[in-house]
Amino acid sequence: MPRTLLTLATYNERENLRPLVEAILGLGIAELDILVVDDNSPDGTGQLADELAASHPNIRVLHRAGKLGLGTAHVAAMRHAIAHSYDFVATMDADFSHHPRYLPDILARKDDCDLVIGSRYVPGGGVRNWGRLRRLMSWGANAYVKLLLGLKPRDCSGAYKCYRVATLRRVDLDGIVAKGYAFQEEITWRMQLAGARIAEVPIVFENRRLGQTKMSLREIAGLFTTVLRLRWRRLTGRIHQAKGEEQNP
Ligand SMILES: Nc1nc2c(ncn2[C@@H]2O[C@H](COP(=O)(O)OP(=O)(O)OP(=O)(O)O)[C@@H](O)[C@H]2O)c(=O)[nH]1
Ligand SMILES: [Mg+2]
Repeated sequence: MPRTLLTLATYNERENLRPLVEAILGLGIAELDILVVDDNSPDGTGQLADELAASHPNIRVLHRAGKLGLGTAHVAAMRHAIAHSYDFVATMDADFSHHPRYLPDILARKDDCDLVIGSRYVPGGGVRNWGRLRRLMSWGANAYVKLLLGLKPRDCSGAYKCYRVATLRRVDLDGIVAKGYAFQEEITWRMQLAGARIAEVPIVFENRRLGQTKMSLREIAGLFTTVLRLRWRRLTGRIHQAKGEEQNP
């Protein structure tokens, strides 16, 4: 039976982590381990994760020294999945914006795909409690990466995903440019270049109710510059199409 590593990157998610982990475990999904990647959260999320790991055999915790960025947290989880021979690695935000109720639908598609995206922008998906500015920013980010990088999925910026580890092995994780939120667009693009079969499953994204956002102007600027750098590297031949693309033109 294939094994899946579900990653929760956390920075100050103390109020959300326990109910989230309990909701995930309550789904009773077989062969699912949870990896919490905590960046030494000042609110003690890391200690709470250790307590949860002590009472549940299928929870692991990766402690990092400080806030190193969401992108590098997901890369660390991918390396862990590769090193420990998982078949799939899934990621979701740890603030209930990505509700666990969609996890079974996402995992149900993994066997015939290399990347499953929990998508706000396919029929049945959406966002709840977002203001106009946030909607516009998300729309603009997607339009920008589609234009510059030729990304095909409708939702390229979300972090609710499930990756096939065998396909990730063909992706140059060492060469990933984005440290922060732009990682989502970059990894989706690199999976597309690797010839990944990509499916989108509808999710409704809800605003967090507890804790503070880590989204910042710096993250937005990071997307802008990362995409330009990736485009340049591709144009100058420094990022190649992986073998998979030749098989699935
Ligand atoms: N380990 C780690 N996790 C992070 C870092 N930055 C953000 N996160 C986590 O990544 C997820 C997404 O961050 P959020 O602050 O919710 O960002 P957002 O969903 O764009 O913004 P909200 O509207 O507040 O939900 C959450 O689980 C955060 O705790 C980081 O530098 N390191
Ligand atoms: Mg969030």
